[in-house]
Amino acid sequence: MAAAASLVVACGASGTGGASPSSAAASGSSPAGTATAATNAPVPSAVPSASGPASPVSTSGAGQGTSPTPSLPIADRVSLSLAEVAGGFASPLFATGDGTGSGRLYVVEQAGRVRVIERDGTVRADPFLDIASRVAAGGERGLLGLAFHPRYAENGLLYVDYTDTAGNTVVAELRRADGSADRADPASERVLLRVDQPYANHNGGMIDFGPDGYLYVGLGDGGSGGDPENRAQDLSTPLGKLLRIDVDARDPGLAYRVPADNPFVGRSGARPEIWASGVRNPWRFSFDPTTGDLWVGDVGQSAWEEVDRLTAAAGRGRGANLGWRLMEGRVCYEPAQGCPTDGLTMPLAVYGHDVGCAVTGGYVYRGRDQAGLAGAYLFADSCSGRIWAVDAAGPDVQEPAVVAETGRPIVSFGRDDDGELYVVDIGGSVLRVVGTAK
Ligand SMILES: [Ca+2]
Repeated sequence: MAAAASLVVACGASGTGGASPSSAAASGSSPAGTATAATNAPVPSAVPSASGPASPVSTSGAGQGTSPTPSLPIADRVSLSLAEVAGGFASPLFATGDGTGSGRLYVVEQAGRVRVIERDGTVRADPFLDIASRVAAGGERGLLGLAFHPRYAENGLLYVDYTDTAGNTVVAELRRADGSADRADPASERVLLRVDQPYANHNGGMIDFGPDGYLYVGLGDGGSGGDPENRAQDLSTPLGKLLRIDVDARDPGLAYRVPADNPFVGRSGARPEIWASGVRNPWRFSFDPTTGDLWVGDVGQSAWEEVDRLTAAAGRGRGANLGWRLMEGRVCYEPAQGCPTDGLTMPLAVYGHDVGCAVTGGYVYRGRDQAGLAGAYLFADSCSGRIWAVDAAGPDVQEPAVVAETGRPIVSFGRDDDGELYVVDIGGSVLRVVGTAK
């Protein structure tokens, strides 16, 4: 049972002009039921143009009214449960290994600290990183993402995504402290990107290295509700996009290099860092280490949450338009009817706000300990705590299978160096995902 729900991922209930009470519960003080009710209410007031949550008029031929594919058999053969690894964290938002085989899990705390769980489950008393003085935390703001360089063991470089004290997004490089694997040096910060945020919500926050060695950055549409300035479809702004940058080199005037094969390099009026467009708030995304596919959980506005699979075989989303704000999930949003769908990448899976409020993208399980989960992509809803699975190798349109009802405010999944998966409960716990054969 959730001890405290502090929703950081925007739901459609987000009001205009900043963190609304329903999405600004980062203090961890509001009871789960309150947050859930507030954010899961059927479209309160801040949705100017949605057709409403109960009118899924499909325009894609793969609408919610149909049954696209049979449910994943995993739900019939595996019972998924969670086992607490460690608790007592302050609004944890993410967990990850460092890629060195250290067995450590690094836990991101919203206020601007990174704590370490050692292999034996003990939590180090001193934080690995503390940049709280640079971070504005609360609601959907804070230290939101962490990624270790693929060659971290050798170069000691790591990357963070946070909201600075002016309310803007910063992606920065930091360095492990000299002579210590237990601490990153805050003074080593090298800012790569600073992106103005017009509203307090939809900051994105996920960063991770792809199998190509480039850093992918998720940025929300800038916030408010309904993407009022239509930024996600505007290639001149990084908002509402997935970016792809090379942190190992620098172009003139930049703190990074733009990979030459980014899709909009050389296009007039387009930001060359853009990898894919049309996302609302890609709060969590991940790469499948086996296939290289990019999986995105894109938080919806008022009715539909979605999961997108951008396959390596089809370019891993290179130049893809994921549809927002033309569409929310598989349904027209703006315009509410007859939206143009040509060239849009449709979600692999959706669920409605009748069973949740904000999707938390997860991972494809490729570890060893939970054989029953092999090849399943797990994701969750941050209000209901429900966890679903889809088949990572399955069709392009799938009906997600419910594999657990946790009741926890799951704000993230995490993956360790062995490929084992974790759930991050913003109430303070990191829990291991366990799949037991039925
Ligand atoms: Ca979409």
